[in-house]
Amino acid sequence: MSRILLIQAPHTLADPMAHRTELLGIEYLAASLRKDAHEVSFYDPTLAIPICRSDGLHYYGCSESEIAERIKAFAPDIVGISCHHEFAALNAYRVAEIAKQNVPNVVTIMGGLFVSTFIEKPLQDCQAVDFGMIGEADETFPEFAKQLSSGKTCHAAVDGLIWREGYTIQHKEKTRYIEDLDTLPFPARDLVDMRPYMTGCTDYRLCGLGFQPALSLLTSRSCPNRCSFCNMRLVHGPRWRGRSPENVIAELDEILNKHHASHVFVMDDNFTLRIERAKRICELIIQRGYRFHWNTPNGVSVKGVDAELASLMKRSGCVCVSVAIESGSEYIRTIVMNKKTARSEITNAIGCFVKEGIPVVGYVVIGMPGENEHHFMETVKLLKTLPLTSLCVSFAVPFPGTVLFEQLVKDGILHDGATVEMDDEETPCFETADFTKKDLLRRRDILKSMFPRMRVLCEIVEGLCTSSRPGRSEAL
Ligand code: B12
Ligand code: SF4
Repeated sequence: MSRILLIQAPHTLADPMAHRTELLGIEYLAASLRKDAHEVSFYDPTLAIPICRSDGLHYYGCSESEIAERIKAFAPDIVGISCHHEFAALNAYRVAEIAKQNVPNVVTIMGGLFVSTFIEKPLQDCQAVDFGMIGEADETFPEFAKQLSSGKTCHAAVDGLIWREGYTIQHKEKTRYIEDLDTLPFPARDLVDMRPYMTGCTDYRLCGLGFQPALSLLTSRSCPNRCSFCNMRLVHGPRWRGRSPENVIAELDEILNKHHASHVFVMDDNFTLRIERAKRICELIIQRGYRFHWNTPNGVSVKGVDAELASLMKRSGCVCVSVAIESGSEYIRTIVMNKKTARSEITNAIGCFVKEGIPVVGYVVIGMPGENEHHFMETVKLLKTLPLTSLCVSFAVPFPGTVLFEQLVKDGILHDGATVEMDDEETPCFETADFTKKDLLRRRDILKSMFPRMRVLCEIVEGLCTSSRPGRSEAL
């Protein structure tokens, strides 16, 4: 069996205090690899205190010598590097080079959203990267590791593998996604010190949500929708898959009782896709008498949300819900963004949550191609009618692999090989026919000014106080 070191690629962000949560992807991989008796270690250099560079950006990572020491100390057979973002790619390559320089015969493999988007690019860019892997790798990384340790290599048999053959780079299309998520072991949270993650969520601290130790939970993967700006399906495939409520509860037991979290971030892309399943999860939490708070930072789909679900969410400890409104303009939302939600569904869902006293954070995207002043004013008008606690305004980001990206290339606004060099949430990535970057910044400020910060804090803290299950985490 192999010694496998998993490393999160260092990265650079504008934000000096970026929101840190546990790295579920790496923890899932570690758990599956361990199940096959590999010796697994996990190293996250991004936990170091960020260093402000001369260009004003912040480097989340540690020195190369420290990375080299950690790699040498574990002496791995395989180094697996996780990289989700273009702006982390050069650092990921550097980790591969350091591994090669310090451990003879080590095999390096890269995975994550970046690899799933650009497929052969990491191997083209960097000789030190031996392999890449497309998509969710809970089953395929162990298959690959098994091949390596048995010495029998048939790369084409591993779904989603990218490899070198002589001077060419080959890859096997990703076709298989995990059918039954209940078969996966729970994330290997015991492998690392969880404390920096549990307390490292600055955004949520500011919103009053993360004063308690927080961990993350994924009850489902992927989403069947095809919003034009979203690329998450490149990792998790086209089909939504939900874990059984009982399996979710078994993991919650561990999160609350073994790891002593008292807040849980439900990180699903679409927690509410199957309303009855979401209700059942809440019912089981209530029945078991857990004491903790939870929220949905990624946003829930408004489709099908009803008073019963909102009530169950509240009673099971939900203290904040994020809702993807995206735009007040029907045209921008349903045609340009391809988001199949009606205005009535948005207002109904938000109404249900607010009636239960759950603070709602609205998500809005501005700066999509085709959006003009009229559409923007429709968003302003809609927001005026909504009882939101807070609003999160993002500029449209053309992530490669999205319809938005393709559209901008077609319109000549981006070139084919364009990448998102920086995602600082403060700077629009592109101008449109109707809005310059300055126009967009001004409109972002207009929207934000509609939800004063003090009110936001008061309402969220009030939500925490009225939540039915405050206090220490414990199953009764
Ligand atoms: C939780 C989360 C975070 C967390 C943790 C991030 C992390 N590195 O895990 C925090 C809050 C820190 C975060 C921050 C950011 N995030 Co984020 N995040 C997510 C989210 C919601 C879920 C990730 C997750 O846990 N997935 C579940 C696990 C099981 O999947 P996974 O992590 O992809 O891992 C699997 C595979 O990728 C693969 N894999 C992963 N690593 C490796 C390594 C090897 C060797 C192999 C073989 C395979 C492999 O196997 C894993 C198991 O199946 C995703 C949305 C999504 N659905 O993916 C967005 C997402 C990845 N984030 C996004 C963004 C934009 C950001 C930020 C840039 C936001 C910002 N402006 O600050 C920062 C960047 C910081 C950083 N470098 O991570 C975008 C990325 C878009 C893009 N680049 O194309 C996404 C897709 C959300 C979105 N639609 O906008 N994020
Ligand atoms: S609903 Fe959310 S997760 Fe699903 S495609 Fe749209 S943005 Fe992505």
